[in-house]
Amino acid sequence: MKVFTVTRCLLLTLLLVLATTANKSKHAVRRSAFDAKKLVYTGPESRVKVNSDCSPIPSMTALTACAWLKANAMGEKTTIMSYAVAGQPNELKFYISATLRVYTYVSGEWRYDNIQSDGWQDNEWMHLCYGWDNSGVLKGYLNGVLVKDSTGLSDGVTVTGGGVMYLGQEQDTLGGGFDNDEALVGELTSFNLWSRRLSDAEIADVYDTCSVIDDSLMPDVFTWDVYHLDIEPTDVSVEYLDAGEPC
Ligand SMILES: [Ca+2]
Repeated sequence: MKVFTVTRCLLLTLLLVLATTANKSKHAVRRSAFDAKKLVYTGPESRVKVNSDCSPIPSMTALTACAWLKANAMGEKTTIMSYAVAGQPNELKFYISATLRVYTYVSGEWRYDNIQSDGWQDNEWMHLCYGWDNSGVLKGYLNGVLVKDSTGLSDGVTVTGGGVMYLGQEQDTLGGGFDNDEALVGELTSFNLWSRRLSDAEIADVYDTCSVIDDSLMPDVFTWDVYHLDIEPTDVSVEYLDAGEPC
């Protein structure tokens, strides 16, 4: 099984590189068969896990996480991503709430920000990012615009690698402890994760082009690819993006 998994990862990565090399056009890359897909969460019983063989999560002293999201029936917690390690289920966490807040966790410490934006509507695509580095800087972005700029979060910390990452579900224990009230109901695409904090201008570029745009911005930890996800399709399906989605 291990050999099969590694082979699958290598094959998919090779195909992705070939597709990317074949056409350097921004939109052709973004619209390749490998990433022009979204996850549609119709209910809370979904299990979408980042495959740790294809995309192992390294130890990190900085990071940027971005995703396109279309939520509905937003509860107090609508989880975008949770990353747990042994002894710390909240090693990384990123979720939004019905009160228009964005919450970010790094190694158990957390911040939230009230985002009162006219652009924040149920059932409309929005682009969310947060960037952190262990000087304590935390920045949050909505639709490419800086909306949160703070300091003192998890100063000097190294995020532990080798853990378990879920998209659209929040873990209370390593790989488990899911709560239906904290799941995403809606749609998610272009989740990407870098092991550095992107600049404001780079975040704006990622937003403007809907995704990664060139090699210098290529996410090194997780590049959106549904084939690198382990999906239990109880309440979730993989669908092609419609024309004009997510932007
Ligand atoms: Ca929970």
